[in-house]
Amino acid sequence: LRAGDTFGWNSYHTIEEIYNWLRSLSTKYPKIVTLVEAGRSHENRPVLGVKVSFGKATGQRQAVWIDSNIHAREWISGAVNTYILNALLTSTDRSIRNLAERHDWYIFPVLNPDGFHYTYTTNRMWRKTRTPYGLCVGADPNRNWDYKWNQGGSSSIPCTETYAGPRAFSEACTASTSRYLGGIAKELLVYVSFHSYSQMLLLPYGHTAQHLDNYNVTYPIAVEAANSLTKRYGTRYTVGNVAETIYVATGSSMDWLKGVHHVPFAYTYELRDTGKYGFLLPADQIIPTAEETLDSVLTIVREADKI
Ligand code: ING
Ligand code: ZN
Repeated sequence: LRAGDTFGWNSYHTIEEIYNWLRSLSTKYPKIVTLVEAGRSHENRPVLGVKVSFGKATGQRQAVWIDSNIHAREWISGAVNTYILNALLTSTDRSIRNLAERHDWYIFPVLNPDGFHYTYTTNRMWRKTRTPYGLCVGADPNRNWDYKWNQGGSSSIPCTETYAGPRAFSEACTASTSRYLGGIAKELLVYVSFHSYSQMLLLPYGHTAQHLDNYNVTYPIAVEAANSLTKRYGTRYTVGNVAETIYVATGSSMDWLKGVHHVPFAYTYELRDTGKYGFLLPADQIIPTAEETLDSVLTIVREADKI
């Protein structure tokens, strides 16, 4: 952002604008917002996020992690995430303030900074990282995590959109971010990853349609979270585990947090829309999408707190 400009949600922003806004928050709220470099990408861009802490979260599993734009072209995901970060810091709604202050929040708007930058400069429809693999470029960073890696719904062929990479955590951004995440995983009560599009709220796992672990607890919460989303503008979501709801997919960040680190409440949102605009969701839908998604995420956190 140039001096005098303010960040906002009427348009999409470049990685430089997003990162400069995060930096400005850590200056504006030095006691509450800590800038965190979780890792680095292949092209040496930081994976930059913030930890928001009002200092009141105590004991085990009090933190909420929200990431987005692990897939480059899914611009609405990062825009919604920065909106939520802003709400946590500035909302005067009592129930939002309460949740904001009771938890520590890790907000990472752009997990795949090289791909995200590439969607601005060269190819708006880029999904993967930018690591060169022979004649083709990039692995799918949401098929690259070390849980059931490449055991279904991914590809070993570099030129495909769901290339799992040559090995788990082959990608600099997933390898370094996972190291950071592994270090704080015991703090995490809730893990949320934003994607687009399809209007789905997805639960682990992607390798099997079976309902594993605490599905009987997380599924009803997901239904309630989808209902609270619908309440605001009537947007309808489908709820279920990855394999039965969208497709079989392995090596996702969500499944790694749940399967390896046992984060009890792990969810992936496929945000608006259902295909009219797809990845090219018009900027005038950022605010309504963000408002309804904030309602929904807060429902998850509120319900998880009760368990
Ligand atoms: N969809 C997700 C993908 O990575 C998903 C669906 C979510 C798979 C969670 C596995 C785990 O393919 C999009 N649009 O990226
Ligand atoms: Zn995605």
